[in-house]
Amino acid sequence: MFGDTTLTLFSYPLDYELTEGEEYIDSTLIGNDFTWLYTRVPVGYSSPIREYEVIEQLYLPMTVEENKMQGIKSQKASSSISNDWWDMLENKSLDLTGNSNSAQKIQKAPNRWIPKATIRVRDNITNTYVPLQGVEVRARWWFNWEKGFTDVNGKATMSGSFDGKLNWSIVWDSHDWDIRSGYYGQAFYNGPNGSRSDWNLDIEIGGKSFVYGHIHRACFNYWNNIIGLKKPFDDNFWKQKIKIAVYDKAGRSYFGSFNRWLLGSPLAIYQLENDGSPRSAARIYNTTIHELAHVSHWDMDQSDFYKADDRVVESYAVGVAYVFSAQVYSAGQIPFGNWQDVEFRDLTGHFESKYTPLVVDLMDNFNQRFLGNTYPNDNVSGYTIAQIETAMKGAKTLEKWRDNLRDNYDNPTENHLDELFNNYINWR
Ligand SMILES: [Ca+2]
Ligand SMILES: [Ca+2]
Ligand SMILES: [Ca+2]
Repeated sequence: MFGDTTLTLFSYPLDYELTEGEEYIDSTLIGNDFTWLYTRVPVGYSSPIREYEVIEQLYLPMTVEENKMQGIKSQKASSSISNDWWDMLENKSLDLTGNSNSAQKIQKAPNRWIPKATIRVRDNITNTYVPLQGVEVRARWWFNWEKGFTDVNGKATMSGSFDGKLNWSIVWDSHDWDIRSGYYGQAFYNGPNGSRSDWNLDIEIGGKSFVYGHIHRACFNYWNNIIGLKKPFDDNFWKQKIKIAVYDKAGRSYFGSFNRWLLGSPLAIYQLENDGSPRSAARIYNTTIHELAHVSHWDMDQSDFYKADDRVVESYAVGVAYVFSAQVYSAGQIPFGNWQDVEFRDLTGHFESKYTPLVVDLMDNFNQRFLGNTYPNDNVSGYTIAQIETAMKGAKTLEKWRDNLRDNYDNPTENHLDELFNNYINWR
């Protein structure tokens, strides 16, 4: 069903008035591991799945653009029906189905308008509002809707016009990734109801939407290749996407098993720190990139990924998260950004013998041995993150990764690769 790109799916009933925010709980589904989806289909639609229910037969006069009105007008002229009559007909059908009240009557307005929305999320580390690009925004009135995707300024223009008021919403879903509230539920933001104006949303820290916004930003930047890496995952054949579960509690984010790929969420992000405070924008961004780097590594070679040395797997994700974070944060703002401060004893302690500065060292030109003999000796510099990614293909061990770097690239510091890798091969 998700493969049918003509369907616009909603995770709540279309005649249900939601309050603003991200919560819709169907009490009949508590304890179940699935959710209902709602949409409108034309007469004669052939469903790709058998498990569906027709809730209501509807007559819907479709809204059309002004410049497409000519054909409609001539049809109407031939049957002598004015625009007013169409509106009256729609209002009457709402009456007949018991769905009419003064607040929900179709408004007869002579001037159609094309709604626009601007979506930004607070960054509590840089103290700015960040425009979100690539967000799907929907404007809906009753069973008619239009949508648009935000541009680099966070602005979305709806695909068609409306006669009067409408309900705004965001669905945190895209071609390549899908953000979820918990393990199964679609993440969404329900905006103003009955709005007659453009929508400007600034998402503040403290709720799930803040987490959704920063996860979206991380996904958008990774899939749009801002630092020259391959996409984490790209499946045009099965049209699967990476599902990212957001939990509104404390916990350790992870990239887990793909065994339940089709239903579940292999990637989990937690909203809170262990002390119960909200995770910062930079933490959510950095963590999401770190987990997506695992997805990308898995996607490169699934068998190699599961057999690879933990130090390869985690050092790579650390490096990718560092480079992406450095695009949007200053050095001091990057979470766990002080990799040059890490001593050997920290590697076996706090960093669990697997999170290392190796990838950062391959790129930087700071030798932390300068700080003392308890620090790694790093005389390598100038490798790009894209070279490091490519060299990881076929490398399940640190030694093979090192050899691929030396064999595949010319780098003036490559004679120091043994020395650098030995810091991390031999410390334990
Ligand atoms: Ca270096
Ligand atoms: Ca270094
Ligand atoms: Ca070489």
